[in-house]
Amino acid sequence: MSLQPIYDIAEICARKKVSHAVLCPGSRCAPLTIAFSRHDKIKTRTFSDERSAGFIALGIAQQSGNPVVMVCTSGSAAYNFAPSVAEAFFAQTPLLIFTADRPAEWIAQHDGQTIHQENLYGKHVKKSYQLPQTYEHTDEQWAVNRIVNEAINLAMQEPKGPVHINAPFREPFYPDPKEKITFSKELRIVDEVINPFTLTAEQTELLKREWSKYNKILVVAGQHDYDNNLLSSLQTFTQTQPVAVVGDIISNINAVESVVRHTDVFLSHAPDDVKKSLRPDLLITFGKSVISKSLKLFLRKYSPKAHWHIQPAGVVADPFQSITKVIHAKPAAFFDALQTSSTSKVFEKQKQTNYQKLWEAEEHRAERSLKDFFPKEAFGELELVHEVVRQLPPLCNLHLANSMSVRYANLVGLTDPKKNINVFSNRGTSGIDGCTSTAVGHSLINELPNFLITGDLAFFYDRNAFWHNYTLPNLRIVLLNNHGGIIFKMIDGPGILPETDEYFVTQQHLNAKKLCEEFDFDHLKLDNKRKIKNTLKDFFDFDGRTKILELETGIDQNKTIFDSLKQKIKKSYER
Ligand SMILES: Cc1ncc(C[n+]2csc(CCOP(=O)(O)OP(=O)(O)O)c2C)c(N)n1
Repeated sequence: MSLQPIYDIAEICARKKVSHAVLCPGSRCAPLTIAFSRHDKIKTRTFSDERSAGFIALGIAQQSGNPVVMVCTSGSAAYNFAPSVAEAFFAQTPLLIFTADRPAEWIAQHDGQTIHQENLYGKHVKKSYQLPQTYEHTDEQWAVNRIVNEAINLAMQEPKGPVHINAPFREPFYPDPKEKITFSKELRIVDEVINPFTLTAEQTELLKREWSKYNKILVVAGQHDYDNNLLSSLQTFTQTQPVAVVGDIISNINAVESVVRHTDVFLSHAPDDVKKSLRPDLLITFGKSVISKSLKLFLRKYSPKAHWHIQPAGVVADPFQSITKVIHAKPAAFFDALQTSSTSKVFEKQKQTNYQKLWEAEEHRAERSLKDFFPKEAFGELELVHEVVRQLPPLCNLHLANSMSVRYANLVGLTDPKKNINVFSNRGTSGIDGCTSTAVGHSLINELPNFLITGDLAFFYDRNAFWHNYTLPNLRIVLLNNHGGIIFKMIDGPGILPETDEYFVTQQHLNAKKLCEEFDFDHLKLDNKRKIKNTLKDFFDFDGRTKILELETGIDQNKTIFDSLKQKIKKSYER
């Protein structure tokens, strides 16, 4: 049986701008492995651990903006893609997942390496396709072509996401070593004309009219890709409209000068009367989740009268339980359209400005509290993150692992709007399982400096991120090794239970020294505060080496520092 329709999958991908494939070893997937690896327009890389491979593909897809092919063999290999597939689904990252399978007759027949693979990823893919298992009939050939075209288009439709293609193969599936594999020239490609997601003049007029009824207008950005168009429209919007704009570190709107970055600092301790005064009439949101729990709780409790969510397409989430209008447009298009919608009444405009100033005042309070909090005598994780974030070079990628790393970084915030730092974090499912692999995926396909800040459980969990044959000269990792999950001491709930240390914090005793030896990385150990200047100098020196800067500390020490920052913020409201 000719495998030509399967080989041509690589050609369809290449013509539809899919240029990276992550391949995992196995036999059943041989036709796909051969197709992709022999195609000169597709860059293939191989990884043995499918869980890590999936996150590497996720990182490549985020970095390139196009779907990335993932290929694995049948059986549990396919299940090991699942964590990255779920993350991609909620992070809205396009992936094209091929799982090789036995023909249908052989499922559950005690044949090796076989599981139920149809719809394997359930609701965590936009769609799951089943390829035909023979390709003799022209209808079968047409079906393979149609499915692959459709799957790539679907992955790129808003909201983007992963699409699964299960591919059953009957033996023999290895070509003769002398067989020359070619790709068909005459192939059907299905292009899509993508909606620009802008607003019509009529829609804009209606929104402007409605907008002018509100005096307290708050914009909140959730996690969002770094987007130059959005940044320039938001910058102009904030200069023409007296509106407060709030953004976490992962919303990537740090370049907007007036953005309120520190809600996590002040909303957790602001007294009720301050919070009441910050309550919006009209809340406008875009993007995905916010990190700050305080912001989430504040918006749920101090509900706006109206809440507009801007999202190009698809069903929207309602995390603050208040949505009253969904605007299907690109956020940049919305802010461009609303730039001129100022109320003509001077008195009303003054009210809007007063409300914006309240947010500005709280932001300044947070900045002041943080400013004189450092440097501290008792050195810990928070201060190191503060120092590293301040010293990041312009035009770099910052990857934040789940748990305290992303929270610390959000607390200290990116403060220089001119540095163009692109922030990534696996906040789709907030797993600790693929943070390093995702950062590795990014590092593999760009030459920018990539910095990852991570805790020790996340780091050691995902050590197979390094288990491959590719070098990572542009990757720098800050490892906050407190020998366990410190977050369980920080959050309300498990903090003081008898089970906390053993079953929540889960102390572990590794450090990164041996791992650095194994993978030939530089290990920079920060064991003394006096060494910080020189250690960071070495860390930020891009000399072609992968470097891990490790700070080993105790949990209690970091908790004390964290608590004292909270106290300081609380006190700032007592004066
Ligand atoms: C795959 C997965 N398993 C479990 C969790 C639950 N979890 C959240 S944070 C955390 C501890 C992380 O510890 P570490 O990476 O050392 O960071 P720290 O808390 O010390 O900042 C765990 C186990 C998770 N988020 N993802």
